[in-house]
Amino acid sequence: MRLISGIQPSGNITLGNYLGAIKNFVKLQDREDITDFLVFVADMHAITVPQDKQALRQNIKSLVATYLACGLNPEKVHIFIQSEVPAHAQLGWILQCNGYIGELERMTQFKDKKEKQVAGVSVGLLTYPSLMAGDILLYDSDAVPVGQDQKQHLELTRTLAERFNNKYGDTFVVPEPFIAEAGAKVMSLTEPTKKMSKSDPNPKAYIALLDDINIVKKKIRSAVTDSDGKIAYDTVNKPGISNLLTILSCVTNTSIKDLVEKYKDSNYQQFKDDVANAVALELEPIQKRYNELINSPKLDEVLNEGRDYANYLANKKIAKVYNKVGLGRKTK
Ligand code: ATP
Ligand code: LTN
Repeated sequence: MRLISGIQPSGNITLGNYLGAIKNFVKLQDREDITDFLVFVADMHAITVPQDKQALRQNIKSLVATYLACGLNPEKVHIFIQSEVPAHAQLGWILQCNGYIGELERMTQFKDKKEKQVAGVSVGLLTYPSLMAGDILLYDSDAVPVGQDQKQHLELTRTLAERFNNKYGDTFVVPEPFIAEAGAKVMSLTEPTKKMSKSDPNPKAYIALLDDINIVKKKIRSAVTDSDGKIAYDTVNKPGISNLLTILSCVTNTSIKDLVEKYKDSNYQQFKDDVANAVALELEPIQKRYNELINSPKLDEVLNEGRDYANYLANKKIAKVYNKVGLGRKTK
């Protein structure tokens, strides 16, 4: 079974990205039924909204170091940068020509993000899901580990794959989403009914993996909760406490049920202290490894291997797709 996933280098990687995506990649890399695993930096996706050139370069490098620091093993996972594999853009274009404006306009992420674009909404922000479909279909990926918010994009990917297969004959594997039960949707610390997002203008809303540990603890201690005083899991009436329970459950590998039992007589302050300490314990070793890696030649070594492997697979596939569509001259 082949797996692929990517994250945009669009800012500080958050605890949401970690628990919803990266931590699962690390678990999955050891599964015997996974024969091939590709994880990339979705830099072409990042430019669907304005990016500062220098910050983008820095964020790309930082995301690669973060992948490794969180425990992705380059012996088991091919790590690469999307823009270093031109076939992503090539397939993205072909899929754009097979997608409908209406179905792209219905994407919730597009609807949310377009509201925030003061300088105009780029065409790329609308067509982004067809590029994402290209990322996945290019490698005949069987499954895609992502957080809950990407489910709709994966459904569109499946639709585009089936539409293409019907029109041109069997070409793409139709992929399955792989959404973890716990941590698939970590919420904002300041508005716990909203997703924790790295592009939130309020840094108190998210925990960045590289935040100073004292700041991490402070953010958790001041997370918005309710005044009911009871520790219970109820995402509708107690979104803040439920979110902290989810976070604690993920970082301690303990079920929410057991945590609710454990904290039934505690007050919010004791509970928040424990969440703060548990998150700190998870992040400290990651930060240490990150600092060792960020300026090491290891990053280029890993990225060169990943780039070559991904290009090898992707170029074979794009040649087949060109032949199916009738582009250019026939190749063998
Ligand atoms: P942006 O705010 O720039 O849109 P983001 O923080 O939503 O970014 P992405 O790069 O879009 O992050 O997502 C990378 C991966 O992390 C995806 O698999 C996504 O589902 C997952 N993810 C993002 N935010 C969360 C969250 N709050 N909880 C769980 N998973 C998340
Ligand atoms: N759309 C994703 C990032 C992403 C991705 C992908 C994830 C781009 N291409 C392919 C999985 C597979 C996001 O914004 N979170």
